[in-house]
Formats: sequence, C-alpha cells, structure tokens
Amino acid sequence: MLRKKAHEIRKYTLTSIGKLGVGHIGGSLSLPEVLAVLYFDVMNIDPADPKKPDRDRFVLSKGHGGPALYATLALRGYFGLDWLDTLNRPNTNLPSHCDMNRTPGVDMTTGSLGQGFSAAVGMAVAGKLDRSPVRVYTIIGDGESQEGQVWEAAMLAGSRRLGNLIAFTDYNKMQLDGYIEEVNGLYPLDKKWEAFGWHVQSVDGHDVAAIAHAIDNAQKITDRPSMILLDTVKGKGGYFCENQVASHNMNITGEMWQKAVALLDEEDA
Ligand SMILES: Cc1ncc(C[n+]2csc(CCOP(=O)(O)OP(=O)(O)O)c2C)c(N)n1
Ligand SMILES: [Mg+2]
Repeated sequence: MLRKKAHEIRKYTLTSIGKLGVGHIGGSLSLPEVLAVLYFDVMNIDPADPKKPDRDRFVLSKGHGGPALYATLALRGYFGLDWLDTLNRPNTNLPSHCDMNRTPGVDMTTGSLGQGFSAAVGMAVAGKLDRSPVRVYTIIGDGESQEGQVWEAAMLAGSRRLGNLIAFTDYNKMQLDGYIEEVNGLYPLDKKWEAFGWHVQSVDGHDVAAIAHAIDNAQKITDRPSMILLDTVKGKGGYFCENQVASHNMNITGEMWQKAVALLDEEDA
C-alpha cells in the first residue's frame, strides 16, 4: 500500500513538473518513499483541519522538493489533484519552494537551505517546553548539510535532548552542481550526527518498510533527537534524470515526462 502511494507521488511529481516544463525534478524524485510513510502511516494529521494544534509538524527543509510534497498533500486530501497543474505559475498556491502562507498542510516556509531545519528544531524546543505529545519531522538534503547553520541547530537539538524530533537526510550524494564528496565531503555523516548527540540509523531511502521500521525505532528513543540517513537516488524513477547531477533543475519536454510516467505504470502493472 505504501509502496503504491510512493509510486503515485512520484508520478504526480513528474507530471506536475513536466507540465510546467522545468523544475527541481532530481531532489523531488528522491523523496516519495519517505513522504508516503510519513503522510499515509506515521503522522498525526487531519487534512480537513490542517492547522489543528496537536498535529505533528513537518518541515521540508530542502524546500526545492516542494513538488513532491504537494503531490503527497493532494493525494492525502489537503486539496484537489487539479491544484498540481498550477505548480509555480502566477498566483498559484503551490510555488516552486514551500510557503506556509499559501499551501494548506505546509508548516514552514523553506527554500533558503539550513533555515527550515533550524525552525524544526525550534518547534521541537517549544513542544518540549509545553510537554506536548506533538512530534516534529523534518527532511534536509545532503547538500544542505554543507550549510553551517545545520550544525548549529544540530548541536542545540542534541544538547536539549529533543526526543520529539525525528529528522531525515535525503542522502542522494549530489547537490546543485556536483557530487557531495567533490564539493565538500560529509563522510562519515553518521559519526558526525552521533557526535552531536543524536541517535542515528541508515536505511535504503526507497524501501518503505525499512523507513517505517526506522521511524518506529526513532519514536522509542525519547532522550535524544533521531537522524535517519536515507540512502537515495537523485531523480529516482525518471529515466531521463535518474542519478544525474544535471537533474537538479532541468527542462523537461512533454515526451520526457509522459514516457517516464508510462514506464512507471508498466512497472506497477
Ligand atoms: C542558503 C542557500 N544557498 C544556496 C541555495 C541554492 N540551492 C538550492 S538547492 C541547492 C543544492 C542542495 O543540495 P541538496 O540539499 O543535496 O538537495 P537535493 O540533492 O536533494 O536536490 C542549492 C545550492 C539555497 N537555496 N539556499
Ligand atoms: Mg542532494
């Protein structure tokens, strides 16, 4: 069921960016599995009441992945699937990067890398002070993890022992214009998070069962924040962009996205 949801998210993401003709396809297509698990299994949310006070919070800190989040929110019932055709067009409620003032279900405006993660840590600090049962989930990019701001927030989360915070790194090994290890290496990323006081797990980021299991483990760790490193492929499922640095923000023709969706349909049949 979750695997199927992830595939639907991937197809709607391809379709909405494809119809627009340009967009952050690579970093959007590495996200569908974790979004499917969070939105269709894990989080305490209500699409009919997007601002209910005791909802779990979600921050897509790598805000350029917005198209994948919008596909997820539409499939979950926050708004109609027809909204996806308005992606990044004038007066849209679905801008290329996430905007909490425009999109129902978006808890934080993001796009300036590093800032969303800091906001998520702030939400978790507030939740802990309030003794609230709310959990905060957030996704950062591996390129985003080259931002100093991420590590300042990581240090605070570790020192405040934020057991209500569960973060993911979309570890797709690429950023905007190159391979992570060539631009500014992160290795060993797991040891870095551990050193900042976090509980760390590494899983296949395209395996919904493995992601669900890791979240289950993380929820049981209440004395530390959790980082789940998702081993992912940038552009996953797009035959024209999979595992390519150029997939970061690219032009897409009608033929490209339609063939990609048809190939995914064949896989699912
Ligand atoms: C503070 C800041 N610096 C630079 C950028 C431009 N930028 C947008 S996405 C990106 C690369 C991010 O790489 P990563 O986090 O690995 O994202 P993904 O591979 O998932 O697309 C950059 C440099 C930005 N949005 N914010
Ligand atoms: Mg990346």
